[in-house]
Amino acid sequence: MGRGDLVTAPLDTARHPLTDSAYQAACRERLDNDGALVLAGLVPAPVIDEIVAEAAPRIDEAFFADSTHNVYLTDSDPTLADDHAFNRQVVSSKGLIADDQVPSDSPLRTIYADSGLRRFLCAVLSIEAIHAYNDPLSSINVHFAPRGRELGWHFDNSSFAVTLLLQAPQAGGIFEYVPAARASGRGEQGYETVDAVLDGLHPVEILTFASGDLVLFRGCDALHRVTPTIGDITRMLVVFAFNDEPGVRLSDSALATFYGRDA
Ligand SMILES: O=C(O)CCC(=O)C(=O)O
Ligand SMILES: [Fe+2]
Repeated sequence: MGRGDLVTAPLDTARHPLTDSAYQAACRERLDNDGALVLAGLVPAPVIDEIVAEAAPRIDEAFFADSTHNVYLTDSDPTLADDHAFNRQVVSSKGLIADDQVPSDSPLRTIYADSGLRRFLCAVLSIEAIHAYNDPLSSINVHFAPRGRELGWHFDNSSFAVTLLLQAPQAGGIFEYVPAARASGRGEQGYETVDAVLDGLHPVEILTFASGDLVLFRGCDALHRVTPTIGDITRMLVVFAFNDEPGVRLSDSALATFYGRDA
């Protein structure tokens, strides 16, 4: 094989032995202790470069919602005051392209389908199986935050999220979070904590990661946001969405909210 034939594998399994049970156990402990797990450099730079080259021009096709929402990503509750934690509005102004805008030969599809990565996720999250969304938009999304764009404080709908930073901005674009701000499993919505965070009175933690790092995050109970991008370089990040049950699809109204269209 000549030099030109060398193809970089999309996952650096020498650095991160995803199917090794001792490695899985160590990562699981890190995730349980910190609420987040960063696999530094899991996707090698040449693969990131290829994904960025493919994805960057698609910002022209991205959907920018430029809307406000509550931290629970639901409609307001008219029986509660406008300034109740449930109804307080924050701004999200980043854009995204949906799964059906990701090319079929993209390395992102190879990563999403990788059986070793899926086994790793099952092991660290203590789930039996992992499934794609059963709608054409939700599984792989690429987010774009050019200058001044941000993602407001929120809790995720899914129990966990997997992200891959493609391109860090010059400044800003910082991921801030408050672990265990609510306990959704016990029906506790964390209103006091939400108020304190939105008022700037609660300490927040910062998760630092670089392009090529895979991040696993319990975003369902951790309140989190990404601060506005500063400078000319657009923050670009992939969200890989999975479910632990088959057949899950977002409702047409949720699809319309997140993607500006339904399936
Ligand atoms: O952009 C990020 O780092 C986080 C994205 C996120 O929280 C989300 O898509 O729900
Ligand atoms: Fe999130």
